[in-house]
Amino acid sequence: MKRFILLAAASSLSVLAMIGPSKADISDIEVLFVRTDEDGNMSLSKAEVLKMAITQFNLVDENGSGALESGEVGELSSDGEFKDNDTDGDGALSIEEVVIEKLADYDRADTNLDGELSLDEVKKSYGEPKATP
Ligand SMILES: [Ca+2]
Ligand SMILES: [Ca+2]
Ligand SMILES: [Ca+2]
Ligand SMILES: [Ca+2]
Repeated sequence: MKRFILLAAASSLSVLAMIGPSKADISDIEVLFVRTDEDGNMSLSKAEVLKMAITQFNLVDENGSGALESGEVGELSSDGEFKDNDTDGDGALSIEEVVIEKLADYDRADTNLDGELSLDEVKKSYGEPKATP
């Protein structure tokens, strides 16, 4: 299952924490959600998600090449998600590849098909939180 990995890649949140539900903390998802929800209506529009994705992309693209190379994403470059998102297999993620992936993530996460992502939908897209013992 794909996740909003790049959305969080350049944030203060741990990159690794955002890769999988086993490592993700639900409160981190809430922080990310609020940051992305620019108009504060507790719902993420496609425009908000893409804007955040592009902002994060530019932050991660330190050398301004318009692509995220392995040196810029660190450990993520060896992650299956990175290779999966790298559709042309050149070892870097272009903005087009990121946007295509974001839109696919978005559609997958929008389970009630209303064109907006609620916090519940975002949480579910990361996987259900583990039951606390
Ligand atoms: Ca919103
Ligand atoms: Ca770059
Ligand atoms: Ca590529
Ligand atoms: Ca929805």
